[in-house]
Amino acid sequence: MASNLLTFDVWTGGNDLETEGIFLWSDGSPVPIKGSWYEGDPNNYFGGQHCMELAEPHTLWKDAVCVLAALSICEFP
Ligand SMILES: [Ca+2]
Repeated sequence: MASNLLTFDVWTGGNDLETEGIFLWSDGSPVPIKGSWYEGDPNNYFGGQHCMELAEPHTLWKDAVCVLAALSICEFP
């Protein structure tokens, strides 16, 4: 990954759009409940955070508002 990309939060594809508090990856598989969340996240701050990002320094997850413009990561075979 280019070093300049490290200054941005990154979408992981995980979300709880279907059921609040139950995060699924974009393929429908469950995100581990304990996982690697920042302390206090997911917190659905102001009731509008349903998408999961890898936030700086890119080692922990946060839930955030889905409409934020950010880079994305994906898995491929
Ligand atoms: Ca949050």
